[in-house]
Amino acid sequence: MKLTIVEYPDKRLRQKSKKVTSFDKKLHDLLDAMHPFMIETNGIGLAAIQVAHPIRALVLNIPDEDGEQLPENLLEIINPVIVKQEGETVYQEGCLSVPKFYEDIKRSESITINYQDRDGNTKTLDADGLLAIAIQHEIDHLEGILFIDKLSYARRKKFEKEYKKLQKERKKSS
Ligand code: Y12
Ligand code: CO
Repeated sequence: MKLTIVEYPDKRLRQKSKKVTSFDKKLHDLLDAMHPFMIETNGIGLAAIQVAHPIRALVLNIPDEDGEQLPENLLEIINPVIVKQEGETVYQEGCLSVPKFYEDIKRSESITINYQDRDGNTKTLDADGLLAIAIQHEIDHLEGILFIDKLSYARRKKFEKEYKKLQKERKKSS
């Protein structure tokens, strides 16, 4: 399956993704394509809506201490719900759908989610550190929320100006 990234300001990123109800080959084929796509594009998290599939599914692969993204560390999360969140942390986030832009974002430090795996089995996951940040970032995508929405008014204005400039430069060189 060929996937392409949907980039801001594409309106598709603002859709609320639909709950997954069929844990079938179509879902498995999409998940199987999302993981290599995320690795090839240097991502550590990817929501299905970022590759134009508005369903509540996401993949994550947090690099280990050597910076490697091992296949056994792949997490597939379907229909996640945050059931507990504690503390506060700030991390400089980036997003494959908002290329070349990184900003400090405040999120919960630790979370507990309920979710389903690719076969529809119900699971619970306690997460902290980078995993907790990445899960919150990806769950926001399912609601049509981007990390840039969390910037202050002044920072957002600056971003819009810089991003427009960047897009013009990319258009010129393509
Ligand atoms: C912490 C913060 C945010 C997340 C969400 C997942 N974000 C990503 O996976 C971002 C990936 C990304 C990769 C890029 O590509 C390269 O660095 C080569 C990138 O760079 C460009 O756009 C040029 C930007 C973002 C998880 C954890
Ligand atoms: Co993102």
